[in-house]
Amino acid sequence: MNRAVFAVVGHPNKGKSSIVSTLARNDSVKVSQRSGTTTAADVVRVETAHSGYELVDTPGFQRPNKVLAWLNQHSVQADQRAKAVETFINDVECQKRFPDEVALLTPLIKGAAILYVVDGSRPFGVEYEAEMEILRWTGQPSMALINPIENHEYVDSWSDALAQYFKTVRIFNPMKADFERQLELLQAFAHLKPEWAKTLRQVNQDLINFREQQRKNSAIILARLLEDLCVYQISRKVLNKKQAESIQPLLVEEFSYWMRQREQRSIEELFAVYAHYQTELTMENLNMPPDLFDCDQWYMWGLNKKQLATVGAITGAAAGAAADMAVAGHSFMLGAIGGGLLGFGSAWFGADKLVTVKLQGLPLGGFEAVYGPINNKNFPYVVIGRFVHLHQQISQRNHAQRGVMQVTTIDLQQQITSLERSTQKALHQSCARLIKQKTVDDLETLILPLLK
Ligand SMILES: Nc1nc2c(ncn2[C@@H]2O[C@H](COP(=O)(O)OP(=O)(O)O)[C@@H](O)[C@H]2O)c(=O)[nH]1
Ligand SMILES: [Mg+2]
Repeated sequence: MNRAVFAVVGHPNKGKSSIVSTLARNDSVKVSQRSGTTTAADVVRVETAHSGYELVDTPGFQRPNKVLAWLNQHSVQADQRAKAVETFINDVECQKRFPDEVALLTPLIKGAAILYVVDGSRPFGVEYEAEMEILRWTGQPSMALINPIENHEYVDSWSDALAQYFKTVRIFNPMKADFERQLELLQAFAHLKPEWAKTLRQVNQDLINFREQQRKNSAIILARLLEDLCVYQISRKVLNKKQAESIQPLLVEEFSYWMRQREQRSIEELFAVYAHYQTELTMENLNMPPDLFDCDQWYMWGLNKKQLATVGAITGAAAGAAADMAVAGHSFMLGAIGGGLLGFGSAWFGADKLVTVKLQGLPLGGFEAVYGPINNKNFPYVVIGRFVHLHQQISQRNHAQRGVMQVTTIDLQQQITSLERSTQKALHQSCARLIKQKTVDDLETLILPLLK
């Protein structure tokens, strides 16, 4: 059988499940503060486009000394040892007395390679020797992984101890190891069993391609979001201006609700692209200014006044337009959409610069109150900035990480100026077009370089 299978074994609470989750690049693997979350061996199939392999998450050793004593009683010769382990896992009495050890040794007897995990921030002790000895008895190819959970204090002494039992000893932190390090580990796996090398090389290549595809899919999600948010408007038929004034707060509410929901949906799509499904990653827990329309925060996500003013020069727009562009992201504008600061009369009849509001006479009498679209030139940048930022966080987040995502701000301007000059120009022109409700061809390709 050519399927590569790795059983992740060790003491409870050393990060075994975390390693499985990070390598599988999926956060559905159970990780817990409590010991013994994994009670039976869980097989996680890592399927890639043209290949795949299996990781077996195991419960962890509970009574290694007793198990080793049992094995010693049932075998004396080196060539009998794997057989003794097999007898152990099939023994009904052992299955009752040592369920965890039976569960973790079974995949090894079936041919899985061993990934033995220890914590580099806790001292080595002789109690681990029984575990390593038992693993050696299985005769399977093996590798030791030192997970420096809190610090690196005992990494060196662990390295010396592990070298006595394992040919390969590596440091691997499932919380911090970036994509490159994960690939490196996978390459090291390929050396464990020669007959798995080809499959695992293919997995490696598939993962690289898949990551690029994730980036492209994210760009598509952002492009559709930008288009939708920049054109959205709502309207209602009304009899007269008085009625228009009375329904205005409702329109504002409905408009902003839809816009926020639309952004939220794209973020959910983005997280799904990266296989992050944990509920802790909801919008409320993102710690980013939760409101798309909190204009005081706009400079954090979009461009600031000075940066906006230079956009005209880059795109070749008339100099006079620069002053107009500078009117952006001031809380004064919030009134139009938050329903707060401006008297709605002036907001309704066009004094604002954030949202277009119109009251159109209808041919058969009466009026149509129109709210939207947003006409503020900073708006597309704000949408891009928020999304680019979340993409940066989520694409680098290891699947073992279960806490609330820490969100800091980004400098969109800096990201834009790091692009090629022609790309920058095209991007600014596209933002200008979007805010004028004009279509942009191939928007996703244009914004792709911002999703690094
Ligand atoms: N800070 C930190 N926590 C870790 C690391 N590895 C595991 N943990 C935490 O340690 C606990 C046990 O991890 P888990 O993967 O369930 O260990 P297992 O019992 O060996 O499967 C969980 O709360 C993890 O979040 C690490 O490298 N750094
Ligand atoms: Mg576990």
